[in-house]
Amino acid sequence: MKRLLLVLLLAVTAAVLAGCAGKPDSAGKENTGAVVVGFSQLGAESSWRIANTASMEQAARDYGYGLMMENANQKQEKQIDAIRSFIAYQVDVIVFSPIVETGWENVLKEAKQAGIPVILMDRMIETDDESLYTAYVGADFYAEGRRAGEYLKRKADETGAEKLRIAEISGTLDSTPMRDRQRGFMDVIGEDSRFEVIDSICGDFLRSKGEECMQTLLQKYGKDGIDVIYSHNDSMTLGALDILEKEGIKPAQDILIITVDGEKEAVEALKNGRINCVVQCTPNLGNSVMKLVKELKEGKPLEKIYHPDEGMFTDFDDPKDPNMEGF
Ligand code: GZL
Repeated sequence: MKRLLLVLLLAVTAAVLAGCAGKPDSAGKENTGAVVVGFSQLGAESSWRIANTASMEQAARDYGYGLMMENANQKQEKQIDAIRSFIAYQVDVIVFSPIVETGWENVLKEAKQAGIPVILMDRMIETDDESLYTAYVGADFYAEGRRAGEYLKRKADETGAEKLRIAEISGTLDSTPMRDRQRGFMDVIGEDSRFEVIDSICGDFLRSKGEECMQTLLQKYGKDGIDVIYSHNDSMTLGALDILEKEGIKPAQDILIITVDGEKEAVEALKNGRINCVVQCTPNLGNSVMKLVKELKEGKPLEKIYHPDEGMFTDFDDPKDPNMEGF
């Protein structure tokens, strides 16, 4: 609680020092100063998450907004506590990345009763009452899953593969990226008789658990029992690669590797022939979020959903393409 007070005091001081409200800065962004954003970040589980936090902090600085950030360290109850504290401080806007889709309605009803708008960033909630949040800024995870499936179908076409046994290493159960990356992938490959999903094992988006999952899968199916790994994020994938290579298995050659996020280390692994496909998921959402905060403060109407443009890099692309780079 003392930390939150200190953060708020620093934020307000920064706002006062930032000069008068309404004075456009060099980038033309209105430096409103007094706006304070309460931000509940779900954790620091992956390079994606760390980049996402940095993006929010930078965007708040760019807009001259105070940012009260609480990191929940993968605990939903800590996110709920943080949101309640933002309500108590009467922040201007609450932004949070819900670790899972369910369990938010009570605290979001409290935010609504307090008249504080809520922006969902990165992950969605499951609710029948869409008035509980003003907007969602984040990826279309279903489209990401479809891209992964479309890559695999193209790979099977190009190699003439007749039977590919797929093991999925999934993200946090009941999180939006886990649910929709799985659904999109299955909707593309599920009816194709060349593909068989032999297992799905949860790695919680963590590199260490990606290693554990790969060890479990190898123990269960053997070195010759898996043809494809579909992993819901690069951190888990990079952990899995370490295990495969320790076992003398050549990733991307002996076993196809499909991953999501697009962090630098994964894109480099693609360029070096250790990964076959990297589906992009940008962590750089901060500017889009703060732009919506500004529009909210100006009384402008918002759309409900804001998806960033995303694509993918594969082993069909030119590794020397300067656009092939990670975050
Ligand atoms: C996706 C994000 C996921 C990333 C993981 O937007 O929620 O959580 O794919 C991160 O790296 O842990």
